Amino acid sequence: MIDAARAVALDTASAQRSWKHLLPPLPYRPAALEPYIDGRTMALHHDKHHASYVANLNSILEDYPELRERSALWLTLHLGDVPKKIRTAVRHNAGGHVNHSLLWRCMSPAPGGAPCGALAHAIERDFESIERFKREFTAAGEALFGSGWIWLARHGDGGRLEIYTTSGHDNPMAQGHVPILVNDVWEHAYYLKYENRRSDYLQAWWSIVNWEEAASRFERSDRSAERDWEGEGGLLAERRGVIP
Ligand code: MN3
Repeated sequence: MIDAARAVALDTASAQRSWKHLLPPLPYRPAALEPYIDGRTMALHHDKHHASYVANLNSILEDYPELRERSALWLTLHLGDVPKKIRTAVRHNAGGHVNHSLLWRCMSPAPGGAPCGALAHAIERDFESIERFKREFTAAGEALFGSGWIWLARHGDGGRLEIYTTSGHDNPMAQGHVPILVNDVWEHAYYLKYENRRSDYLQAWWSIVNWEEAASRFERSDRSAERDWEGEGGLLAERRGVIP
C-alpha cells in the first residue's frame, strides 16, 4: 500500500501539468520547531494528515471536471455549488488543505518574538495589549470542544481584529473575515508530545509564531477583504491551497 505522502509525491510531476491540487512543502525541516513541536508530530502532520486531504480531494474531484478548475479555497467558500453527494467530503478535504497550507506559514523556527508595526497597533487597539490578545487566543483554544482551529482574523466589514474558532476544517472566510494567524487544535497537532495537555501546547506555540507572516497578511488584508473570490480566487492558480 502506498502511503498518502508518497502518493502525492509520485503524483507531483503529472499534477504540475494537470488540474490536481498539490501538497505545499513544509517551509522548514520537520524538527526545526523543536522543542515546542517535535519533529515526528510535524512529519506526520504534514506528510500524512495534510497529504491525505490533498489526495482525497484529488480523488473526489476525479469525476467532477467542472470543479477541477476551482481552487481549494473557492471550493470551501462555495459549498452550495458543490453537488450534495460530495459536499461534506469537499468541505473536509478542501478545508483541510487550505487551513494546513496557511498553518505551516504561521509558524517559524526563527519567529521574531512579537508582533510589530501596524499589526501590533491594531492588536493593541482591539485587545488592549499583546499579552491580553495572547491570553484570549489561548483561552479560545482551550475552550474549543473537539477538533478545530483558532484564528486571528480581520472582520469583513472594515477591520476590527477578532478571535474566531471553527470546528472541523471550516474557516472564517466563509463569513467574510480575513485570516491573519491560525493555530490547529486537532489532537494530531500535539498529542504525541503533549498528550492531553492542550494548554501546554497552546502556550508553547507562542514561541514559534511567525509574526512576519502575520504582519504581512495584515498589511494585505485591506485588499483581501475587497477581493472578488468568485473571480480571482476561483481560478486554479493556487493548487497548493494557500490563502492569498
Ligand atoms: Mn492538522
